[in-house]
Amino acid sequence: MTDVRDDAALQDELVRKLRSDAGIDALRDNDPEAVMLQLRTLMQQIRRMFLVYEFGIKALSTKIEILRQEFEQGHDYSPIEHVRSRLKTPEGVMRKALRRGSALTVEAIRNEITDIAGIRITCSFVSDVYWIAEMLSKQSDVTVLETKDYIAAPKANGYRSLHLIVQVPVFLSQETEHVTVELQIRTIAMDFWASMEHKLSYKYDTNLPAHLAEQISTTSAIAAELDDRMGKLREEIRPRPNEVD
Ligand code: 0O2
Repeated sequence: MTDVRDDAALQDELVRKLRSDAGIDALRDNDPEAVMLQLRTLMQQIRRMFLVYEFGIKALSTKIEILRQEFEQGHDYSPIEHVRSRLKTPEGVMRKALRRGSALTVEAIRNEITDIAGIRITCSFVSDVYWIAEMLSKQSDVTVLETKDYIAAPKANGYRSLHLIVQVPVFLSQETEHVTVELQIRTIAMDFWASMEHKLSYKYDTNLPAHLAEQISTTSAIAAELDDRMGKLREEIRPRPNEVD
């Protein structure tokens, strides 16, 4: 989501809030050494936070890769077409924290922003989306914090996808960190639509003219129809159990 404030105003607000939330404003006489120390500590905490999120992505990506390889070994197709991951940029995280009214501290950000680390899995069929979600959710070290099923209940603009906010443990030398990752699982048709919608709507931010919004929503129904037909074809073509050698 784009912020309506201009960049200069946003930066001013970020700096002001960072100074106060990092305790810099509270330092006596703005002692330069104390300010530097406080800033250094904050930078170290932020760098460590992003590193731990990167580890979280690695831990979950390995689980996904294991499922994919195991499935491929026993079947003649892969339920997973692509897997992409991304870390939000520090600026993106700060902007979101500001928008949400969260404190600009590592602790508040970790608690309140759940999509700093994201993995998007693109599947062949809708049933594969739910299969993968189930296989990951039932692993004993994966905790599902939240599920948003935009396939069963698409967003008003037509967006469809299954989102899971999960936590995975990352074992470090001194402690175990439970890292939150946003998983988006969707079919190729859903992914194609989301990617096009993002490109088409970007220019308008939140003010998409009604006639365009309606057409975009119609294209989502076409993508859903395609998924439905492909699913039915798959059911028909898939060999019956007694036909498998
Ligand atoms: P990016 O670049 O993918 O990170 P919020 O995150 O506050 O906007 P919420 O309710 O926390 O909203 O999360 P939501 O809506 O469940 O999921 C947010 C993410 O889902 C978005 O992340 C997009 O990736 C995707 N998404 C949600 N709605 C749409 C939509 O209408 N169109 C498209 N193309 N993608 C959508 P970011 O952070 O916006 O972007």
